[in-house]
Amino acid sequence: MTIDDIEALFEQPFNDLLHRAHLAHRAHFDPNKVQLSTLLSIKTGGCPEDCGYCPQSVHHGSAGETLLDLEEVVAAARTARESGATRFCMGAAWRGPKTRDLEPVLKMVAAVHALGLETCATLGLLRDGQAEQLAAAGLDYYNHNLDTSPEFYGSIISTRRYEDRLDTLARVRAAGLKVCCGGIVGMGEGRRDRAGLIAVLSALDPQPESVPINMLVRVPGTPLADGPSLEPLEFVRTIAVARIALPKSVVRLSAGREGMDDALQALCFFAGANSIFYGDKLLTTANPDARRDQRLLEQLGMTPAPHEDMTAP
Ligand code: SAM
Ligand code: DTB
Ligand code: SF4
Repeated sequence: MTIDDIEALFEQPFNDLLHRAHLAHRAHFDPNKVQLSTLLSIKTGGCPEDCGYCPQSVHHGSAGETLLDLEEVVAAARTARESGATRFCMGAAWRGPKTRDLEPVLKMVAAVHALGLETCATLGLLRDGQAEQLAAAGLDYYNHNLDTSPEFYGSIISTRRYEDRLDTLARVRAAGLKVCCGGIVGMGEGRRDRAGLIAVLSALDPQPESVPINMLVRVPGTPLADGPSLEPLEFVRTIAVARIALPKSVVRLSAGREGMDDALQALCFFAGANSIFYGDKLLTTANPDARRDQRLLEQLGMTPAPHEDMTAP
């Protein structure tokens, strides 16, 4: 689909767009299933990159903590599994892992894999051989977001290029890992930029297995803290367009749910979202607690399922 095709989807009347997205959703997925991923920040803060949205950048005053111990990570993964998560995603505030950083992370990946959880990591840009090492340790998914359109990107991040991100995504794919790649909306971008992000995602071949759509979490002290907020219905449109353009991807209703009521989240599920971050924390900011999410899913008649069991009956 071209960017113009994708922008035209955004322009449709809301009910037409949602109807089309929901049909696309049902063609490929059981609409009553939802995949649950739990996040853990294994290395928080002090990141040298200058991503304007991120509370973990040194440019916005964040101090760095040390890497968590293996035992702490395994304990958190066990708790996530007991609460019903099927995937455990480990995030690090790095530009990318140095050689000495990767060794302990490989041990974490192997230990979480041994618990029977799907494993995901988001460690920044990868260099030669690192994706292969992660795959050999038992990593299933690598998360690396494009964040926004190529055109808007430069007004949010100056320390790494769009092409650097595409290069890491290619390395991840070449190593046989599954790709988790999406972006953030509500950063002051226009509709054309939201369409541009989805156009690049949909042109990845193969398309990413997982597509997180984050609503910007406005963290005080970050450059984007005080910008205008995105209309909630425009967020629903973004989910719907992602569903149509990425029909076989699991689309995750990601950061920003803490600020959304049940009705808005239900509309996102109808529009084609079929995954959430599950657990009371994202990386550094709040997420709805597990009990609230369990109640919401129960009210909607949605049941948790692992990624491979989500396909249409
Ligand atoms: N440092 C690594 C990187 O950037 O690739 C991995 C961790 S980074 C925090 C992972 C993703 O979190 C970013 O790509 C961004 O899409 C998302 N993110 C960070 N801060 C956010 C915020 N305030 N609101 C929404 N999403 C955010
Ligand atoms: C993604 O797309 N969103 C997650 C995960 N991938 C790593 C991170 C959201 C972070 C929100 C801000 C925070 O908690 O620090
Ligand atoms: Fe660093 Fe990732 Fe935050 Fe950018 S998004 S500042 S790379 S932790």
